[in-house]
Amino acid sequence: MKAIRIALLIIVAIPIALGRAQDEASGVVISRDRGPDPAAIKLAPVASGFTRPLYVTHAADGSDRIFLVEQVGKIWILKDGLLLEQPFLDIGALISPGAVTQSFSEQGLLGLAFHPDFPTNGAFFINYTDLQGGTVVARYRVDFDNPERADASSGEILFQLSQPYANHNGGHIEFGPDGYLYIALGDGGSANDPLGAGQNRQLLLGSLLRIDIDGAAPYAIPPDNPFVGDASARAEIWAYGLRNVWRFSFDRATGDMYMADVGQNQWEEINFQPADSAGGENYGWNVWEGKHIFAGGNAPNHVPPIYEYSHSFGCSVTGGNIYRGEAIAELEAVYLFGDWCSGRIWGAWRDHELNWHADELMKTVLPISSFGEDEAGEIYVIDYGGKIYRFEPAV
Ligand SMILES: [Ca+2]
Repeated sequence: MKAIRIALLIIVAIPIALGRAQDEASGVVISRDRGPDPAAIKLAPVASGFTRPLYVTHAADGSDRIFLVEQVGKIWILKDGLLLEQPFLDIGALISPGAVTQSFSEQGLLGLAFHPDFPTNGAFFINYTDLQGGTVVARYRVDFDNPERADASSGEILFQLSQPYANHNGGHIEFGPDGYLYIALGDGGSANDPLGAGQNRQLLLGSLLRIDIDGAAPYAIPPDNPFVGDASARAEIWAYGLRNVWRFSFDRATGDMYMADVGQNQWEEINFQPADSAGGENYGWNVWEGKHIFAGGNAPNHVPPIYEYSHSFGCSVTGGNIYRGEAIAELEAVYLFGDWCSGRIWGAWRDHELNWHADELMKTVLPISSFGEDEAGEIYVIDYGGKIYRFEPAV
């Protein structure tokens, strides 16, 4: 993180010319005069032929490799623009069969995150639904004799939770700048949150968890988690009031977190959590759907989304990343996200008073299953139909 900040300090002179302003303390660009110009960007195809791709990420190991997650249980490596012949990992035998047999499913291999010390310890983590449909987070290690393959026998389950319904499994996992692993769990599924999981802090469902995978086996609770010592809540919970987070991400320059929570029938939302948050945010579900009362009732400490859109513009939000790459100056400090149904892609940005805005950047015809970042901070769009695209300058 420190190295990134120093690199950004060097280029602060350029953002000022382009109408962006940097945070005084860190030198990082956080606000803009205006939204990004849609005519300045395009999506360029990167790779194709995947089966239900759901995510791309990188190992932060200096290899520039892109790791691509297929819902059907495989992880592939794109290296120097080429797809390696053998998958990095194949856990097809461990996942819910519906992820393969049904025309659409929210089960299967859903998340991948590399340990911050992956270059030295070779550890990475996956989130999948198992043969019974329950959520599993497991630790694997790379094959030390072949860095392009995982050791398939190294799997070690750290976390398991049965799921009452097949949908709303969340599934995204990511390490925060604090080195802890964050795990998104949906409200358990069906519709309308029948378990009341969003507001029930004694249930892990409907929450974002934060665990320390290095502190103990299988994991430790970070001592500063917001509900440590609170008998009315589970200590793993970092934030709650969530319906089905489908992708969250940390701004690699600031540590702020962006989280997309899929709505019920009317409102899709983007939530923002500043890097200095102490946790405990209540994102409202199912008392609220977006900024609108849903079931009603009491939602203490409700944090409304920074942006919402109605189902006139889509039906299921797909969260992305804030752009910190170098290829497209026009996108700096823009949070890119999209919609699974409408194929629309938006860019959210802050003005100099730190008010949020979002502009539609393009309307694709893609079922957008995810966004993802490579090691250089360039951002990819995942087409569930099998293709991977990358944002590039239009000219
Ligand atoms: Ca909410």
